[in-house]
Amino acid sequence: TEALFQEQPQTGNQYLEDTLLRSYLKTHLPPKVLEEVHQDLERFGNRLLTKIQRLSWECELNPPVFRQFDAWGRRVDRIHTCSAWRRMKEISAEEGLIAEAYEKRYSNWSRLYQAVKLYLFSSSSGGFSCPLAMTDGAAKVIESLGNPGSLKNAFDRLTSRDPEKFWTSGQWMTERRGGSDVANGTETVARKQPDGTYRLYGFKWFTSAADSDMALTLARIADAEGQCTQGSRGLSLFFLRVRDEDGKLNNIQVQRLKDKLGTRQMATAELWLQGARAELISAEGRGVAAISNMLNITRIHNVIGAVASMRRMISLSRDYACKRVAFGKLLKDHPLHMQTLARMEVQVRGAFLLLMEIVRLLGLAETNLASEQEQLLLRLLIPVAKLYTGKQASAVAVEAMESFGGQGYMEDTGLPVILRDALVLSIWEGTTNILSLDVLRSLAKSQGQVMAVFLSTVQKKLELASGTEQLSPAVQRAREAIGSLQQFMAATGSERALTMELAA
Ligand code: MFK
Ligand code: FAD
Repeated sequence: TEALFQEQPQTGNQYLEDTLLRSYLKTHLPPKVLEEVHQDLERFGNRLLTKIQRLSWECELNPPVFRQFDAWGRRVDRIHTCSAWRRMKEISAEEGLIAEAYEKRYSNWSRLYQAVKLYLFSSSSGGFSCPLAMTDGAAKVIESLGNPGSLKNAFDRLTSRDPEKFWTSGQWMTERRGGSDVANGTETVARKQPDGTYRLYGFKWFTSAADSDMALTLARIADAEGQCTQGSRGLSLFFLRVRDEDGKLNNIQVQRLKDKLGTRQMATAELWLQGARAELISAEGRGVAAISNMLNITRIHNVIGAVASMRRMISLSRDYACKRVAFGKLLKDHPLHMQTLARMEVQVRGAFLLLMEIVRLLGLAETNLASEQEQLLLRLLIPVAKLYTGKQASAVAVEAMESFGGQGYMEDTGLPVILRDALVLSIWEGTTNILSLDVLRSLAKSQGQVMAVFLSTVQKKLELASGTEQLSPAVQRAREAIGSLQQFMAATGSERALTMELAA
């Protein structure tokens, strides 16, 4: 009978149900902006619930298929994606998921608003948040290069709201010899052509969203003798179209699609560049510095993905706790179970607020409203947040899976997809230790200033929080931690000394 079936966990409108998100927006956004944004997010939340979530599941069930040859034996290298995946691209344009950040309709709040839409979209995107991350990163690189005329068409398309025009971008950095050590691992060579363009020759080992329209990639420019400068100073940044108007690949061969643990909805390919036509877009030898603008954006998207997957898992766990009975009462009435859920809830709330702080700072920086201190803080917080939330998301996804008992392990509940997809968050876009080194880079480059800014910012926040009776023990512990850091800094002479000590 009906009574024998367990009701499945589900969520409603993810915007309306997210009380922390709503209270954050209410506290921070100017009233006029809040009013417009609230209406749009409520509508978007309904669209996600009633239409987009279903497409997301379709993407999972119909992963991309690679056909190397046509029926007559011709090499075609076609990557077939499902209709739901292609629909995601249209929806991304219609919803302005990239455009919003570049139109700046709400000045410094536009970036935060875009991040909130991406956060809501992420767990229902069927993996499409991956191409969106790189698309945003590519638009940011072009913008930071001063929107050169030759890239106007690309920029307009990356930031378009018109599904017919909208492009997505790839980010081809990793080669077989190095994904972390890009500076020494990159073997791709760029040969200059008489018309000033370049042809690229090499092998890109991981290229996600391989169905994208364009890509940014690194290569070494060969001199007249065919020699290249090694190391970081030999790398330059290039723009290329992946296919021409007829869909023919730009002198690129697809070796195969990666057989991945997760993110299976999205094609990650191994590509041979066999004279791909490309345009040099950075100063020669400044490729890594130029692509860093992309990395910092895609790393923020990684944080969005991490927070979103934790939010989704925990929201489902909470709903399940109201529906599942064990030992004669609902799970929600078992204090031990609720303690487990509460611990996860604390994790996601902290991560969410860190994300909001980062996108708030990014919005200020992009509208020239950020102080020098705020810019330094942003530079520091991006790698910290990426490395921390990437690890957190994996741990929370595993814990949340257990909260559904055996059902959490069943493929057709959709829960294992969230776990699989969360596990990549600490690997791509820089592994945890590589990001730790990036934190040191930011310390060293600012001569320790970022640490001073960080400490004084935390100090101010703690002073504000100390007024709240309930938070006292946590505030006390944080105070002590800050105190001992400050003592250490005093003992070693200065922030600069600390930086040198850490770097050594
Ligand atoms: C849901 C989310 C979806 C996300 C989609 C993802 C799809 C998958 C995409 C990928 O995985 S793409 C590949 C990602 N790859 C990485 O993240 C590479 C990891 N390795 C690093 O990050 C290394 O630290 C790095 C390659 C950057 C080291 O390069 P170098 O050349 O050995 O470093 P160096 O010499 O310290 O830096 C060169 C310049 O870049 C310096 O500028 P200056 O020359 O002006 O001093 C650095 O300051 C600058 N730089 C490096 N990292 C920076 C940066 N600037 C700002 N921010 C940073 N993070
Ligand atoms: P390695 O660099 O060989 O690292 C191996 C281990 O050594 C890691 O644990 C690392 O932390 C550690 N390590 C390396 N150097 C140091 C050091 N100096 N100190 C301490 N530890 C160190 N790349 C792209 O360019 N574009 C893409 O679209 C893309 N898509 C991807 C999709 C998926 C699903 C995956 C899994 C990866 C993708 N990547 C992509 C590649 C990804 O960015 C790299 O795998 C990642 O940066 C690590 O590089 P690697 O695999 O060469 O590992």
